[in-house]
Amino acid sequence: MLLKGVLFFALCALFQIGSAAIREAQSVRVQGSLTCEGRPYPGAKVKLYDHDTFTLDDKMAETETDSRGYFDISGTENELTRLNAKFNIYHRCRKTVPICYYKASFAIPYDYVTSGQQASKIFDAGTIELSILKKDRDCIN
Ligand SMILES: [Ca+2]
Repeated sequence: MLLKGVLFFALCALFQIGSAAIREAQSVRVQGSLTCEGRPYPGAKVKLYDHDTFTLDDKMAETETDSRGYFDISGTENELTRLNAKFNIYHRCRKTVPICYYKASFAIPYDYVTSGQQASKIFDAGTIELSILKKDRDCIN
């Protein structure tokens, strides 16, 4: 039992060393615009994440929508496997009490994760109408 534990620990350590050496820089870039009941929605927070299965998701970048409701966000992360990229939007579209936010999360297709420090493809999220999204409340972001 103890031997198994030691062996497991040694394997984990080896994996850590190995992965640090061959972790590849990967990048993603997303553009889109937000509307609330058809009108441009400025000031929404947009965050780009790499979703990790066993640890907390890594935040790669953060931005806000401009006066036209437009956002352009990109980030880079070193990872052994392909990035599990997603972006979250935090907004108050149709929120009567201006406490906390509504959060919506969108997966970014694997095809848009490219190697290197700069994304060679742009994922076009199009125009996202916030009022029709599922409303998950979020107070700590
Ligand atoms: Ca990660």
